[in-house]
Amino acid sequence: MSDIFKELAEAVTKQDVNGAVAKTKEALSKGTPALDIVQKGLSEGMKIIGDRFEAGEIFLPQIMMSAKAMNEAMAILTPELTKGSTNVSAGFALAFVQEGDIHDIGNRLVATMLGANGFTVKVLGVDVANEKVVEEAKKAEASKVLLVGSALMTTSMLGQKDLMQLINEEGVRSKVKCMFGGAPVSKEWIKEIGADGTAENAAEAVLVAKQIMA
Ligand code: HCB
Repeated sequence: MSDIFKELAEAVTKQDVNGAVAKTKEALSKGTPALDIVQKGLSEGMKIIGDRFEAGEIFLPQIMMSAKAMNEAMAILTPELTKGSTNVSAGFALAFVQEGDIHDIGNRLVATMLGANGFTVKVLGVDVANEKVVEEAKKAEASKVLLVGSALMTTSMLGQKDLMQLINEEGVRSKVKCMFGGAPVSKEWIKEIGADGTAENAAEAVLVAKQIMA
């Protein structure tokens, strides 16, 4: 990891909100692409924080402060990520975090990147019931709707399977394409539940979204 990415990750792991903001500004001023700052720097810090939490080395208040550091840096980066957005419409997308789950940093980032790449994105937020997703997909005027669902916990991930079932039962399967992601989501899971795709990060999500909506 190059020095600036290491420093960005460190600012997140040390819950250094001001440092994350300062390092983000510094990286931008040096011409570092905004997406690299997120993916190679800040997100790496969040992964380390997750591992430390799992190992019992840190507790929830620390994760919350790390998330704050990441969010404040993201506020600076979002306009950069959307600079030069294409006007060519790539389709309509509904972004949401699965019911019972409030982890929204990754979903917001994916939604931002899709928006920057021509998708019209309606953000439904966190803890979204499957019924709400299906209702929104039904009422969308677009002929095809991309569902961009995130689940960060193994428990909430199970809701994606129920969502696929509801989509089939409600007769909207032909109208929707389903791209689900989040740390526990794997290609095997996507195949098992009959969804259309997944992605490990926001840049890959744009490619997958374009592929499955083509
Ligand atoms: Co939270 N948490 N957390 N957490 N949390 C995780 C997710 C654990 C893995 C940590 C651990 O134990 N190792 C764990 C889940 C374990 C499990 O089920 N397997 C966990 C837990 C247990 C909990 C609580 C239950 C803790 C408690 O209360 N005891 C609680 C749950 C609350 C709830 O949701 N009901 C909780 C709370 C929190 C917060 C509030 C403190 C905070 C969230 C703040 C927020 O999002 N507004 C938080 C955080 C920050 C994390 C970790 C540390 C980081 C998540 C994150 O933001 N990553 C996370 C550890 C980890 O994930 N390894 C930990 C950075 C983003 C950029 O990455 O993976 O979300 P991402 O998104 C990527 C990628 O997945 C992909 O692209 C994104 C961008 O590159 N992607 C998609 C995402 N969605 C996609 C959709 C697509 O269609 C395509 C691609």
